Amino acid sequence: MSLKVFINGKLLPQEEAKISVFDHGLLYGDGVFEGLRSHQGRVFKLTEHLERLHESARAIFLKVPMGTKDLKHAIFATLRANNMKDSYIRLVVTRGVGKLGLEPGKCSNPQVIIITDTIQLYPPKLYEKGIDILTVATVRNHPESINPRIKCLNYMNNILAKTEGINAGATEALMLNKDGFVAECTGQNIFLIKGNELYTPHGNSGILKGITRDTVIELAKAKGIKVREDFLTRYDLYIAEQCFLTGTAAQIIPVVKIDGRVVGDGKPGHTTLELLEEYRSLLTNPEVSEVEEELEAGYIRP
Ligand code: PXG
Repeated sequence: MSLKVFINGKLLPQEEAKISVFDHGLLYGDGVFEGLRSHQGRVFKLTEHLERLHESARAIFLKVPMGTKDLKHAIFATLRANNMKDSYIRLVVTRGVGKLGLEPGKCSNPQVIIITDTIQLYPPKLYEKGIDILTVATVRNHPESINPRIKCLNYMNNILAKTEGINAGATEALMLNKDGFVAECTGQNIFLIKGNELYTPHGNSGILKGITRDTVIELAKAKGIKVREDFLTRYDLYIAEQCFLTGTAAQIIPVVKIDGRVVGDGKPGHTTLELLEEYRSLLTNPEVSEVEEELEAGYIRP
């Protein structure tokens, strides 16, 4: 059975789910997106993801043509159409069809696209063994150019870094910001642990403020671990006792080697594994994961 994709209120078989070649999402990477996950039918931090989508859109002068509640119902409708309870959800809003030439004012009908599928960034055994990461030459976008806090459709910065990392034999690439401080990996935030303290780059270090990042910060605080959002150097990483990456797709993945230096004893850290377990059990927790029945009625389904 072919996957159903939501485009502007219609659920279409994936072969028919198409948008125009004149859409500025394609022509210029002009649009925003979100990556979410559902577990046992519950969508993790749905409200937070939609808030970030609206903030990204606001920053690029894009009006999302659907409100939060309608977007929520559309996501659940897509999951239902695909009979999916555990999935990776890609929500995309493009600028819409326009003329050749950048001017967004000449575009009409932003396209709202929802794909529910699966994603596996790393093989499961790497969650037990840990991964190696490497600092690459491509610097994270300057915040006064394209602020990395905007989750926009132009991911060339990240794609270049990822390719450089892979070409050099690393599993994941680490990007520094324009001042040489640690920013993030290509689709994951980074954390380190030293003593009873958890460190992660400051929100204005040139990072996407990840929703998994926020979740891990909350989990750590609840465990009595002191959390510091700071400007970090590669040296801070080299002397860390534990290190891990976070993201909706990656979840929490331990890092055991950074630029050729072994982290701690070369095995995934104890606290890292505890946080991973706690994070996984949160995914189906009704306090943070939404299900459609809990939304009020009143939406006409596509
Ligand atoms: N940094 C960047 C640059 C990201 O794109 C994260 C951090 C983690 O954020 P969350 O909110 O997920 O904890 C991301 C997340 C995909 C895909 O193919 C999306 C991301 C990463 C990797 C793949 O949809 N975005």
